[in-house]
Amino acid sequence: MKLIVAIVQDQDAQNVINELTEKEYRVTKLASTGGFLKAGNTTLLSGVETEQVDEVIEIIERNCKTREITTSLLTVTMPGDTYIPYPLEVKVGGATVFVLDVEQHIKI
Ligand code: 2BA
Repeated sequence: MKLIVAIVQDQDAQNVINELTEKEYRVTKLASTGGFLKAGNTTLLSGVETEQVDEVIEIIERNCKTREITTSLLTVTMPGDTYIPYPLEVKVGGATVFVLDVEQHIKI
C-alpha cells in the first residue's frame, strides 16, 4: 500500500476530491500553508493500493493547473529604512506529489 501526499492549490482541490471520491478513492483534505509564499494551499492524503497510484496521479494532474502568481514578497531597502515592495512572479503548481510506502494500515 502507498500513501499519496499531494500539495495542490486551493482552487483545484475540490475538483481533485470530487473525481477521487467518484472513483471510490478515499481522501483526506488538510488546510496547509506554503513556506515560501506564506499563502494557503491544500494537502490531500490518499491511501491506495500500489497498482492504483498511477490513476490517482493522473486524476491530480488532470485537475491541477499551473498558475503565475505575482507577489510582493521581496522588499528593497532604501535609505532611511524605507521598504519598497518588489513584485516577484512565481509559477505555482500544478501539484507537488509525494508517494510513500505504508508499513501498516489499521482501521479500528
Ligand atoms: P510555497 O512554498 O508557498 O511555494 C510557492 C511557489 O513559490 C513554488 O511553487 C515555487 O514556484 C516558488 N518557490 C518556492 N520556494 C522557492 C524558492 N526558495 N525560491 C524561488 N521560488 C520558490 P510549487 O513548487 O508549485 O510549490 C507549491 C507549494 O507546494 C509550496 O508552496 C509548498 O507548500 C509545497 N511544496 C513544494 N515543494 C515542496 C517540498 N519539496 N516539500 C514540501 N512542500 C513542498
